[in-house]
Amino acid sequence: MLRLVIGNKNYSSWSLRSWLLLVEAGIEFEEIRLPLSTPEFAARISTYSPSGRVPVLLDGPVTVWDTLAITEYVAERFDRTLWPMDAVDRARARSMCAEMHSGFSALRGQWPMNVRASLPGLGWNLAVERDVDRLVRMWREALSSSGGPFLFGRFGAVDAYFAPVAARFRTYAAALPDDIGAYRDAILDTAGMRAWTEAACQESEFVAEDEPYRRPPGT
Ligand SMILES: N[C@@H](CCC(=O)N[C@@H](CS)C(=O)NCC(=O)O)C(=O)O
Repeated sequence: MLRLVIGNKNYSSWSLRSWLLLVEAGIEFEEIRLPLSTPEFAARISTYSPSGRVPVLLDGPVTVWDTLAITEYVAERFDRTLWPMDAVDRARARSMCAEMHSGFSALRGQWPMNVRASLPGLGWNLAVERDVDRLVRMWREALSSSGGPFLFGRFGAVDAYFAPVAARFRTYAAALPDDIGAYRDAILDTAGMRAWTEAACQESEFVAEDEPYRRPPGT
């Protein structure tokens, strides 16, 4: 069976992308959770991941690390419909994933993923506003051409890629136009995302690097 090594569900945005992709595609896998910034992570990660990072997908003797590579492997081996069937749409979806992979640094830096927290308004600045505006424009273009509810109609790789952004929009209570709020909610309401959120809320680890706005409990 496939195995997916992930970090904390509360904090690990890259892990969420691969996990949600597999769950929403109905592909069975065993989950191995290594809490970030712990001695356990440091001791065990090198047995799974050559990059020392999560997520990493293990398929028998095959190791696939880095989210984009995992996304491509899963689509190629198990479900090609995770990318749009139309070549032009596929190119657009891939461009969006690539832009997410390498961009939106203000949003990622100011708004670390923190699924269980509610931190309305914190971290907002002009650079975050620019990133949000870009997301709104990009999402709107895809949604208006597909008719939704997901960017290219049905749930796909590109929606898994934006799931951590949807989670951040909820945590930091980003004010969004109605159509974009509906897309955020479509992601948050998937069975996979609900299960991930529930599990994140059960976690008790506090990772200081991902918590610029709160003190560790009890301090
Ligand atoms: N480009 C990588 C980024 C992966 C990444 O940064 N993962 C973080 C957790 S979200 C990690 O493993 N951090 C642990 C560390 O760097 O020690 C990907 O797309 O998978």
